[in-house]
Amino acid sequence: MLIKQAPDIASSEITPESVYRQRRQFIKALLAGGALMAARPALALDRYSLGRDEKRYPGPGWLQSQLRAAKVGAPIAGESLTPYGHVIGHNNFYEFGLGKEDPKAKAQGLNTDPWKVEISGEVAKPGTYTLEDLLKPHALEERVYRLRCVEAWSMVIPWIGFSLADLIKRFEPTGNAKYVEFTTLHDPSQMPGQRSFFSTLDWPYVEGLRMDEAMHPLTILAVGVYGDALPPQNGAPLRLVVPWKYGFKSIKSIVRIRFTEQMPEVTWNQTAPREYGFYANVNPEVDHPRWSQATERRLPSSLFSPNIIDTRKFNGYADQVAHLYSGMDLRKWF
Ligand SMILES: Nc1nc2c(c(=O)[nH]1)N[C@H]1C(S)=C(S)[C@@H](COP(=O)(O)O)O[C@H]1N2
Ligand SMILES: [Mo]
Repeated sequence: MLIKQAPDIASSEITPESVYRQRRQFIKALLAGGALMAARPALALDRYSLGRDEKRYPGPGWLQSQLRAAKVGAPIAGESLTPYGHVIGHNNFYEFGLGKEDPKAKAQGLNTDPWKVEISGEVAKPGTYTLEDLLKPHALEERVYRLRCVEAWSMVIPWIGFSLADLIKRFEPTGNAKYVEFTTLHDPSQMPGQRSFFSTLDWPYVEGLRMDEAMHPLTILAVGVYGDALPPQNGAPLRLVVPWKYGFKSIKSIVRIRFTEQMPEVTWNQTAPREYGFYANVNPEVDHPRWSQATERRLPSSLFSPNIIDTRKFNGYADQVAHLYSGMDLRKWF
């Protein structure tokens, strides 16, 4: 309904100025509150249209405003995102079984809040922190990265996280800190793969980076994906993402970050040293002893539409990271 008002009477004359101001404040607050409530329980940024049947992962209350405030990431030119269903439904997380569908089926009960992370080793400020405290000083941002599994399949994933370098600086590594070691939760009561009699891995899962790799701006700790919190199957509540290395370096559900002088003993390298190196940089020129690394299946991929693409050196990030390995024989240090 249109209400006409005499043009010579300002609204401030009809309504006392203070009341009018208060009313505007009130309406503003109402609108802001309304906008928050209108956002459904899930958080995925509006630009993602996710399958209606897909479960969403809003994460703990304390994390939601941080996720919502995450700066939107630049897309990768010429590459489209791997559909949400594949990102959260085709996983490697041996703590929950060896099959690609096991993690989604078996990890939903993982307790991820509260969560503690120990910072130890060669640092001036060691300690154990709740994840909430650990994250407090860090603004989150979205990073769209390729993920190339050593098994020769790949995805393009919109992570939400923050620079590992920013976290490392806070704890002041000593001059002896040459490597960073990461450890996954060890809890057979929650992780059926860790109590399996046939398990091939020594638990807990451990990974590591050289200090300059850990400090590289592409290296992040992720707490979210596709606008929501990380699902358990993707390594909730905190996982590493190193986009130029094979996926197994991107360790999930981290409970300890330790700074060391010696190269850490890492799970896959210890398990099969001829097949998996410490560096594990994506490299189409160095084949796995049992298969070629020259190409990869970009998911979604099927028998009739395999979607095979060429694998790129350092997973397409050579411009940014090749200098870290200058002078190194990448056949020896695979
Ligand atoms: N703790 C732990 N971290 C892990 C793994 C694992 O089995 N356990 N699998 C790795 C492998 S082989 C890959 S390819 C990626 C897969 O990450 P995604 O399931 O989020 O795509 O996680 C890596 N991190
Ligand atoms: Mo992998």
